[in-house]
Amino acid sequence: MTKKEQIINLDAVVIGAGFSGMYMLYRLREAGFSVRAFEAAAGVGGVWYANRYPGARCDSESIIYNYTFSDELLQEWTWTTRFPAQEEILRYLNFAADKLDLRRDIQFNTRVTSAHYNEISKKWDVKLDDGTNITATYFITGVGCLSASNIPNFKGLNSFEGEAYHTGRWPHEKVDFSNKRVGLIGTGSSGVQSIPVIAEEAGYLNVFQRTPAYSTPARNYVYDEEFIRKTKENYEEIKQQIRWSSMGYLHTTVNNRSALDDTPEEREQQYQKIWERGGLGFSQTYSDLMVNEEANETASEFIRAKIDSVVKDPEVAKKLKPSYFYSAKRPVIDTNYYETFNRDNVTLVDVKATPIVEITPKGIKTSEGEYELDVIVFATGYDAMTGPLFKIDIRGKDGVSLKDKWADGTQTRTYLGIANAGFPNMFMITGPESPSVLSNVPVSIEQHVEWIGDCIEYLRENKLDTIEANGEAEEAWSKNCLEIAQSSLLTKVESWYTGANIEDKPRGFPIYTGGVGNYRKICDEVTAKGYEGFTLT
Ligand code: N01
Repeated sequence: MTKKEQIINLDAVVIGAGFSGMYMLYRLREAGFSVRAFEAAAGVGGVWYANRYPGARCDSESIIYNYTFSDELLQEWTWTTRFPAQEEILRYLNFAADKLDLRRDIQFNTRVTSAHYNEISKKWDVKLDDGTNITATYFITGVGCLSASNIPNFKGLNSFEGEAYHTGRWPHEKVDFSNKRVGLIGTGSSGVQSIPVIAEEAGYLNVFQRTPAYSTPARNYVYDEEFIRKTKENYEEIKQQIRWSSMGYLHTTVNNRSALDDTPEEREQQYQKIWERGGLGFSQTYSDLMVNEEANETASEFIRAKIDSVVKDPEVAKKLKPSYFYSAKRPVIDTNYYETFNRDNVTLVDVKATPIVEITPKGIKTSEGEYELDVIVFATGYDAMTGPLFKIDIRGKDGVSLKDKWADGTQTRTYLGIANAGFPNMFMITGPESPSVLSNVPVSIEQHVEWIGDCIEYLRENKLDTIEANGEAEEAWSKNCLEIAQSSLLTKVESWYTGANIEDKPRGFPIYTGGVGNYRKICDEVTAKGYEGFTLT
């Protein structure tokens, strides 16, 4: 029989073998379901398999950037530094895959091309790019929120005769920058991390910046043995703390008061203290930085003053200083980012003032002139949240595609960011309108996987065929999600959160910002009320 004729029957199909897909596969397999994960890449790791650019490192602290469901994994793995490098995270995920014996149920180098719900069989018909057809009762996406890399549609994009790379699709071999003229477009997290490292090696680096980032120091360091010992002893406590926290981190609001309650001198002292501490906690120096414009300005101004104090050329410093609300775009943490602009081999090109006109065979042309380059690095980000889902032709009842459902120019509509009305037995791990990217993602992933696993077990125990989100529950959830976001400064700045970085993408705010702990409580209540907001048949 050819692969095309072969039909494989499974209880569940999982897409992806990153943090999400790996745990989902394990959770369902342990519960006795037949399940397979399909992964487009050649190995496990998801975004950590793909994001191999120089300087790639996570900005969640290592000890909370791992699975917490298995004591064995927690005790046997030891992180080396405060912020884990891409290579170490990938090693960790390979360790987990081996320990949990996952590979035998993962098919690598395989893309799921379509998943259509069959209303007669009440199953999902799933097609793979190798021609295989699968029918599965449950269809679960673990595709990540930031896995659909985006290169803007620059005129002449393909004419460049040198080497070109996107940070999210980095080659597995080392890219040699030595003595080369490098142009890097984009100053988000990927750009800010890679710029100092590439500058060390390149002959010359031109940084093409459209919007400056607010970056605060990471202050990475090597963990000492005593810290690791205490962490391993206290994992249960750490686990509970991050699960019920606001964003899945250990740091919480430092001062439970408005920034405006302090005098300028007191504020300076507080900001300086958190600046010294490093990491992502700066936005939590005061309780109102993300809701009060005036309070936010005090933090923004502190960072601008730091840029002035580090960057020697006042004209360059001026270009590097952002003017929008701090942390409304994803905040960045760095190692020597601003310092890099003091180097003789680095030039900042302000492409807001002099936009990129086209990519030419020789380099990048702005409205001011042409920059001749050997290498272009696109640190230009992702079609976030919906992008990875839209790469697959997903159709629910009446043949309606997910793309069509969300294409009406308003907010994406989901129930809890896990399920969709019209798409029975489909679950999204860290889907749109869940805490996902505004949380320490593994914490959110574990919560989703466990909720979905429990739900599927409940259906089996109660001999139920399907679960589907109700339209009204979905409307209410989406509305709630948007309203919470709109009560903060997050929706007041254009960013990849709002969809503004992708041409013609409907604007919204597809992230639940009410807090990881609150969200967990809501999901638990839905379960406790017999899956309130869902129809079970
Ligand atoms: O992407 P981004 P990223 N012309 O979208 C610019 C996570 N992450 O890959 O702001 C010129 O943030 C764009 O400019 P503007 C993290 O959640 C985490 O850096 O649109 N420039 C921006 O400067 C992060 O937020 C980690 O004006 C153009 C840049 O490209 C998310 O992934 C590490 C342009 C894109 O920045 C995405 O980060 C890496 C154009 N036409 C990523 N189009 C860690 O954990 C876009 N740009 C550390």
